[in-house]
Amino acid sequence: MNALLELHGAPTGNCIRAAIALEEAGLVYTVRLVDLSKGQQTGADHRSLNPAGKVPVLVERKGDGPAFVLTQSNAIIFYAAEKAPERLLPSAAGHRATVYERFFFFLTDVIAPGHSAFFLRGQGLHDGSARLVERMFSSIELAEQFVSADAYMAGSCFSIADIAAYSIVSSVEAGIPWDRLPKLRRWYERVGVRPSVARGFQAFSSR
Ligand SMILES: N[C@@H](CCC(=O)N[C@@H](CS)C(=O)NCC(=O)O)C(=O)O
Repeated sequence: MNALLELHGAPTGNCIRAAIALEEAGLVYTVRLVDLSKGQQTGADHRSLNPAGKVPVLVERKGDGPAFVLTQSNAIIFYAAEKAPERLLPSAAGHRATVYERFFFFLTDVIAPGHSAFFLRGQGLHDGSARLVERMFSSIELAEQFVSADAYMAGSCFSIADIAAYSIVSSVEAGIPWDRLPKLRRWYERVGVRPSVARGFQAFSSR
């Protein structure tokens, strides 16, 4: 029996990353828009899927049995990658480890300080926020080395590392010193024209 996938979310970085992974894995899914401005993420319907009241949430339904639910964007990315062997995550141990290295570099050294800076800014802690933003941009500059010999972040093939990288780089594009980062710029253009990436970006906007 075919599984039906639903991606519940909104046009935010975490949701877009999950949508790009589903698109790149070639999976068919339905988008369920959660209107954050109306607080739908904290309503009873959404909390029955994710008690934390956050998006994205992936729901997989198979027949009459209980639905399988994932409530973390990165778990959704890995689940999509596992469903499409070799497309987003290579099986060879060494290559896979490099994909993990770059994927977690972007999560911990770029996305995490970026999200923390956003949170501090909301608290009025502008100094702390500015320092984290600086840290995020220095890490982005380090990524020039990853794409200096290869087309993608972790080698010659697109992977989940590119999904993590592209989603955050595109959100801070205007602040990146592109003149100093010619290889990163070429990588950014190469990934930006992928139809699956474009569809992932649009997943929550066209509804
Ligand atoms: N660690 C979670 C974070 C989820 C998260 O913070 N989602 C945000 C949108 S990107 C959210 O639901 N915000 C609404 C709220 O907190 O009310 C993940 O990666 O999925």
